[in-house]
Amino acid sequence: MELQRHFEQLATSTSWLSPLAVVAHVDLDAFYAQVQGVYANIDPAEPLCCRQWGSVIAVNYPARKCGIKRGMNISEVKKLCPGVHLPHVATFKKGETTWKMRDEPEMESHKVSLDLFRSESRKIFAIFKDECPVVEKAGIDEGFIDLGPQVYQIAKARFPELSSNDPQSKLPPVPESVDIEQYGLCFADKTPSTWHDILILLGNKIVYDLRQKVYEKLKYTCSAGIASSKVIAKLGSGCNKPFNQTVVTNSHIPEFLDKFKLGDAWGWGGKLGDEVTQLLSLPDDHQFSYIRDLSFDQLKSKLKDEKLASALHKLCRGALTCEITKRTTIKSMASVKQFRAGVKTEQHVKDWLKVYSSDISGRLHDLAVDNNGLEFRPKSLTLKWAKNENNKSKRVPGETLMAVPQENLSEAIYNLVVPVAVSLNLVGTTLLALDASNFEELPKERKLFESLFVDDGKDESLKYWCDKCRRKVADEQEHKDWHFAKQLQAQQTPRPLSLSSPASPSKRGVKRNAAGDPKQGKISDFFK
Ligand code: DCP
Ligand code: CA
Repeated sequence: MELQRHFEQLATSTSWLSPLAVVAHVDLDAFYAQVQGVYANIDPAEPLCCRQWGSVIAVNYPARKCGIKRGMNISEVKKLCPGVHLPHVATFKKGETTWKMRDEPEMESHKVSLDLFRSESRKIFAIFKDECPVVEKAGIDEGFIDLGPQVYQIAKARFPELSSNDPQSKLPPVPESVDIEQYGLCFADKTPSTWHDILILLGNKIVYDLRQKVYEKLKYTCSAGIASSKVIAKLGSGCNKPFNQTVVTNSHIPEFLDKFKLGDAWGWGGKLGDEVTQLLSLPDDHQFSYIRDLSFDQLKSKLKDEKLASALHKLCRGALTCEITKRTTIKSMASVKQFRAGVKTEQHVKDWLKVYSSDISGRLHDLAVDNNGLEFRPKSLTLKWAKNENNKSKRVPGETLMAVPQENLSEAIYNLVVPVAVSLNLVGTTLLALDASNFEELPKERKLFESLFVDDGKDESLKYWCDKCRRKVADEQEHKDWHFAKQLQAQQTPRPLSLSSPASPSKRGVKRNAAGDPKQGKISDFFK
């Protein structure tokens, strides 16, 4: 039963918990390929793949029509589509401080940089956040939006009858005809039969406008799903690509879910999905209907796990809710590179660790931007390497980083890991990685101070890029003077760490321009 208090809850921070919740999942189409295309000013109607070394890591939709798939090697791709654009992802050259677009970077002396994708991602999320107060970043090119607060405002203005003072009262009857434009693929009745249907359709319109805005401002297309929960919204965003959306109202959830297998649902893939499929002997088709036909007790006895049974029971009814939080949670960050012929000298090991330190430091900055200025530091740094077919790792304690400001972080990480790396003699390693993990939030005073450094990429008047702060500022000289004053101030107070050693990079720091391998998940599996 739809109650006034459920409607009022939409305006609160627990909006996602209301039985009237409206949630969107937004995902950029062929993200890296779009970024490379916009960067090089290539017509989006032309086939384009983003290349990394010998294969493609993102394929735009015109190229997909030729049968090109992610992971294909370049010769195969060219055979399928001789005219395809194949820009290589930006790279950082060992010893240099800025990334560049290069046509044929050499693997031994270059490292992939994801900085451009991250900064474009920040611009896109800035637009989302401008329009909607609660946005949860779920990846570089995807996020969840709690549409409750906005839908509440729009519905209240449009339907004055939704303003009862009694929170326990039932919502008034649904208007007989409601004129809400329909967009994208609709798993919804032509005439909405519940208030929740109406609210979801209002959310559908908000998301349509949001996607147009991203396109107008940045020329990127994205797709979306709109429903009452994250799982259904995420399934929706993938099923009408590119540059389109799918809306699912509650009464259409069974019909919508029938298009998918259990493992397609967010969080239900991999090992868990396989185990449940086996324990329930799921058929190949109509898996969700099959599960829906089982009672809770049947699920419980087959799965022998009450919590899992309850989650699955809700999932197949589209009733599995989970929080939408503005906070980005992250377990680890890895900066990785493979060296076919092995790292040649100790100096090369140091040079790459300089790049990795700068990469991790930059990503910690990005994490703060994603968390509205809230900062995190890794309490563990782990060096991982492969030598003579042996995979090894060594933890370097990172607790002292809690006292290091963002601008000195790259140097501090470098100073922590280099002495350990030297003592381990990593010359000859064919794979070298630096993992940061066990993140802890910085205390409030730090956060307050560092929040001044957050650049959301929106302000185009900011022209000068500061390497130390990793943000753009308006006035170069004024900003340099500010650093000078800070340096003087720092010299008068004891430093938490000795940041100068013979191995230390220059005091000016290095630009964060080299990033982890985009397939780092797979590389880290290599160590398991
Ligand atoms: N990515 C990668 N390697 C992978 C998966 C993804 O480098 N194994 C990168 C390239 C993608 C980006 O992450 O552009 C986002 O990944 P998606 O899975 O969202 O794929 P796309 O955005 O490329 O395509 P789609 O339109 O299907 O979302
Ligand atoms: Ca995507």
